Amino acid sequence: MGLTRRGFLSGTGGFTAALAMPGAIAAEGGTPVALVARERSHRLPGCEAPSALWSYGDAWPLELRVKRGRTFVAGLRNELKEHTTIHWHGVRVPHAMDGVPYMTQDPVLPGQSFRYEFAPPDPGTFFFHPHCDTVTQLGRGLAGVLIVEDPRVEGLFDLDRTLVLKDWRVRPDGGFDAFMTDAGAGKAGTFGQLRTVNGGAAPTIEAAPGARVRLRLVNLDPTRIPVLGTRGAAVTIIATDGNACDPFPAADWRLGPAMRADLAFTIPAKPGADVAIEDVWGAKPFLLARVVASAAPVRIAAKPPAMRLPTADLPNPVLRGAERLEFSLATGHVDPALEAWAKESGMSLDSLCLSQKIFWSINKQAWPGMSHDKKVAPLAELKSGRTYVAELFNTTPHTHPMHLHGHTFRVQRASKSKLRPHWADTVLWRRTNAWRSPSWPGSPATGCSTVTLSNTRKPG
Ligand SMILES: [Cu+2]
Repeated sequence: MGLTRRGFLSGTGGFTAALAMPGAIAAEGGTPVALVARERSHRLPGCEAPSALWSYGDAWPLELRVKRGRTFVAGLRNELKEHTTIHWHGVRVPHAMDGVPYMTQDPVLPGQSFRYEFAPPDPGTFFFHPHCDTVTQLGRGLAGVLIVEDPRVEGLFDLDRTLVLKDWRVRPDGGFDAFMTDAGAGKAGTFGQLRTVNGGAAPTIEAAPGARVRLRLVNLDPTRIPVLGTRGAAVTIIATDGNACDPFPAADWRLGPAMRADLAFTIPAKPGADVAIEDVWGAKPFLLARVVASAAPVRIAAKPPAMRLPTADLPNPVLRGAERLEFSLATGHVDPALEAWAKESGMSLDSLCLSQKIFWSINKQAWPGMSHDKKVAPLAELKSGRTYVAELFNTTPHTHPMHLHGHTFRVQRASKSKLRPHWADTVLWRRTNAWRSPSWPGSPATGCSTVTLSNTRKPG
């Protein structure tokens, strides 16, 4: 499907909600937003020279704001030297818009365009990223935030900001290091050397005393799992992976790769009051953002509305009689056939959307290279509209995220930790404490999270 440049119209400047991220693009009324994937230089904090980022637009991070249920059109143009696609993470899009190369669409080749068009059914905080050579493309920054606005909550918050968390595999000279090492990929991941929030140092955001603040945390890092800590106000989580929930304290929430958490709090009504959001996982807390009360007059609200979002409009799973599924995660191996083929052909499989190595398997099955000509049998076939209960066993010493495309599921409980039931599209497959247990799966020594799945993909 081709798109001409004339068909593109960037929405820059059309956005009027002044309290959102500066530079956010409003994508309204079916007017296509141009997403031109190419190299752009951007100076990361502490680097002597700009880095060659890959991005969809001049701003990093790029934020698109769309309205729930309204048709949204994005014209992707690939000006990279390799294949790409866009996956709309967490959005219940029709299958053909899901962006998985060889499965839902052909990869978008260099010089080609692809038109993504869908009406996002759920409000919330989402993001989009390539589903080709993802480690490199995302590693270089190719991703964007998609905010699906809910007209019902207009005016509920005085300030609505997005915080994109991402580490970079960057050297002080601005050059990138290999985005994935075998040692990292087979274990807890390949960590970046530079941590950023919105591509820079942790921001200090000014707000009026007494202001009601919404912060949308997006973990764009494929590896790091921050544990939230808060200071200076009662900070609650009002949405998990974009889906509204009963507010609960944000402290100790683990924000795994690709996960989102919407935070809400009221700034104390005292000029200079200071609220901090931190990652308290390490020995020393890492600041993610500070919100400081300005010298502006105290906001006067006779009876401020409760900072909660309308209940998520998702089909509730029906547990009675639901079929039970088991998925067991194990470390994998390199497929010798694929390795031999790659060696013979002298090609980089990564650049063709075909990952070369196998580091993980589910139910002892791996998908070598996620190749289109090597499709494996499905692990399970789920019928539309039915509830399934999936138990996820992790036989490895590493916590690993699991994401389901195009669906929202309910996380029920975990065997090794206290877990609050919540809606999600990404869940952490907790590592075990005694992972060498020979009796997996199902051994009590094996970490396990229970997830209810119900088919929530909107037909399209
Ligand atoms: Cu994703």
